[in-house]
This record gives sequence, C-alpha cells and structure tokens, in this order.
Amino acid sequence: MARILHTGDTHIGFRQYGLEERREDFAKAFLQVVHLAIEERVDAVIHAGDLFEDRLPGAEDLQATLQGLFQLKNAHIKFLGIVGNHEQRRGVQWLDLFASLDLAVHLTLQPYDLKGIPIYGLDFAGRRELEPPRCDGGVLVCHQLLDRVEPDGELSLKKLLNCGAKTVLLGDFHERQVWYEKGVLVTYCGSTERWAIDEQRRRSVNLIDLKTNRIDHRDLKTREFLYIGVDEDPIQRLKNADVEEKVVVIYLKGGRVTVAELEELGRQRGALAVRVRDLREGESEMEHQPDVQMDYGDVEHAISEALARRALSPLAREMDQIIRDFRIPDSNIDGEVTALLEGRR
Ligand SMILES: [Mn+2]
Repeated sequence: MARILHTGDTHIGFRQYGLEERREDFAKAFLQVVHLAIEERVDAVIHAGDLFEDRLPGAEDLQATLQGLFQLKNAHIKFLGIVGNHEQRRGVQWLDLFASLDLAVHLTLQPYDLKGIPIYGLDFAGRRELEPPRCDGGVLVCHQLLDRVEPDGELSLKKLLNCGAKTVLLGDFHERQVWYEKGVLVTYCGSTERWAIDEQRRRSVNLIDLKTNRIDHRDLKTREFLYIGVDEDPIQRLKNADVEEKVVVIYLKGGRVTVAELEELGRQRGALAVRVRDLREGESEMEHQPDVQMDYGDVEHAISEALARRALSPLAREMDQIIRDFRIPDSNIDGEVTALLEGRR
C-alpha cells in the first residue's frame, strides 16, 4: 500500500477581505490537513502547489507552515510538493528551503520513489499550451489548468491520459474534480479554504491508494460561509439566520436595499464579513456596477493570469511583482527594481 493525502491551493498568507481572522483561517486549514494526514496514517502528503498566497509569506505564516511540516516529519510522513503560480520565486523556492531542512521534497521530472512508485512533479509552467512529460507507470503532480475546467486551459486531458502516468494529481483549479478514464485517475483536490466567494462547495482533501488508484476524500472544517441567493430577502435572512462569525455572501438581483445597509446590518448581527455581489441592472453606484463582479483580489488575479499567458522572462515577471506589490511603497520601486537587475535582491 502507498496511501497518500493529496492537497493543494492552501494559499497560506492570504489576508482575505483585509481580515486578520481570514489570514489565520488559511494557516489553520493547512494544520488541519496535517492532522488529518497523521490521523489517516498516510505515507505522504502530496501538495500540488500554491502552498502560499504569494512569494513573500509573513513570519506568522512561515511559523504555522514549519509547525505543520515538523509535525509531519515527526510522524514519518513525507511532504512532497511542487511550486504553484502564486508563490513562484526567481531564485530559491520556499519548497527548496524546506527541502534543505529535510522537511520536504521538491518533486521534479527525476522521479522520487515512494514505496516503489515513481512520483514526478512539474512546477507551474505558465499559461501557454503545455505538452505533458512522460511519466511511465507513475504519478504526475502539476499545477495547471486543464481544458476540461477552462476552455483555454493549457493542458489537454486527452494528452494527459496518454503521458504514461497512472495517477495525475493536480492543483490550480479550486474545485475538487475527479476523472477516471482508461485506468488513469486524474484529479484536482480543490482549495482548503474558500479563496473566492464562488467557491461554495465544502472544502476537502483527497486520500488515494496509489497501488489501486482507489480514491476517497475527507471534508475539512473551515470558516462558515452563509450564502443568500437572489430569490431570498437578504434583510430577513440577515435578521433571522445565525451569522455570528460567518462570512455572509449576498447575491442581489432586485430590491432597493443598498450594499452599505446590508454590510451594516451584517456587522450588527456579528458577521465576520459581508460580501455583496450586486447583479442589479440600471444601478449607477460606481463601486457596484451591474455585471462587473470584481473584487480587488479578482483584479490582481486577472492581471497575474493575463501576464502568465505571455512569454515573459522570470526577471520581467519578478519586476512586475515588485511594481504591483502593495507592501512596497511607490517611492521604493526604483530602488527595488535596480537591486533586482543588479542581482542584489
Ligand atoms: Mn490556487
């Protein structure tokens, strides 16, 4: 038996809605996964990328991550991972740092042997069409979008099924998906906390026996979200439902209520946050234009995705990250970019 826990898209360090509580939630989800792995006595945790929200996690987040990795090590459970698009750095990857401390293995195309099964890994390789590598008789771990989940996904499921791998463990798409064709198992594990409000389904991790490809999953206990649909009265729901400490997501299609009123009512009732998707037409409030359903995070994400589709050099990509990093004040950008070009960064 070679039983593994497949997880990914943990996004530790994401301070969602600007809330410290949400930042902690993402780290807690990782620790929950670690505890589950220990409870299930798996041989390895396989992480399919995006362990971190970005390439500069804070000390609190590194502390939680290291805590989890040490717990796995003490339980003799291997942590095998690849690098996702969110955390990718130009030089040393965080995963390489953990590997140098003997806390992780950075999977590559030189297979790692897990109880006789070769495990291949491919770091995020951009948003251009991708030819899957040969992985005969083994497991391939990668962080990419399949054409089955995005029409212009860079990896074709058909080609993937013919690359020789018996099992393909994916990250990047945040909803759990399972395909089983021609004896090959292909699966996305999904994110471990709701990274975008449309990630409504319960978060979970995969448990897989690599010898038989038998797959199972375990649900995670994450921050509760209360969804209020377009055909419900949001005021009544906010008044009557238990919203304490929850993230309330409201979809609005009619009515005269303002977003500010809903946010205020939610706050009074003890909600952690209220997010409103205003789908009403004809309203002219600047920040809630009809059919423009974007959060600040969505815009950042959209820019990153668009850039990933271009053939930029790693250096150009890092320069872009410096410019868009809100923690680097505008007056320091010159210095930071110069330092980068001179190799001092
Ligand atoms: Mn992700």
